[in-house]
Amino acid sequence: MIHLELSDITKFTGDAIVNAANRSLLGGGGVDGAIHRAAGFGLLEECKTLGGCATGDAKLTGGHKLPAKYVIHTVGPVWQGGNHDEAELLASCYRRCMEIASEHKFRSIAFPNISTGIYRFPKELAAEIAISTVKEALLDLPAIEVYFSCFDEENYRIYVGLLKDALD
Ligand code: AR6
Repeated sequence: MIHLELSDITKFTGDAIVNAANRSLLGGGGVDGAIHRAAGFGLLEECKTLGGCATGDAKLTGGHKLPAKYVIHTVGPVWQGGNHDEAELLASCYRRCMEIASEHKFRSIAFPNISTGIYRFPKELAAEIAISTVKEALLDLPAIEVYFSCFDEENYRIYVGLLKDALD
């Protein structure tokens, strides 16, 4: 089932939150910075062992001091005008996170609006990709609760519009 929240993802209390990271996985600004601040130094120590992450892929760590049990770090594409596989790479982020959630039998997962901040992906298109990719993954994983955690009101309003028929 899909849920929508206007919320700070670092407060999510379920199984996993998704981090919109960069390829180094060693922290940054935006939601990545907020997650590392809330999780504490142990998260950075664990991330150092992962050897980075390709754009469109995802890697799992513990949640450390976060209320969520795990963090799935994914690397969204930087928007470069739309002709550099940005849409497919963003879909791949959501797909890989859902695959990891499935492999580990997570019952809940919260996504931020990957790539729509510092990486400048257009918000409306990003939301369409996020929702369609998650809906497709949910066909095989009906038991998992998916939360779209929007932080800015613009993203939240876009999701409300796109999800009006799908929300519980
Ligand atoms: N909870 C939920 N969403 C948040 C939070 C929060 N606490 N804080 C920000 N957002 P961004 P990107 C939203 O820039 O575009 C980092 O430096 C924000 O409103 O965090 O994928 C990484 O290290 C926006 O909608 O990620 C990379 O270098 C969304 O999170 C780069 O930024 C994504 O914005 C990744 O850029």
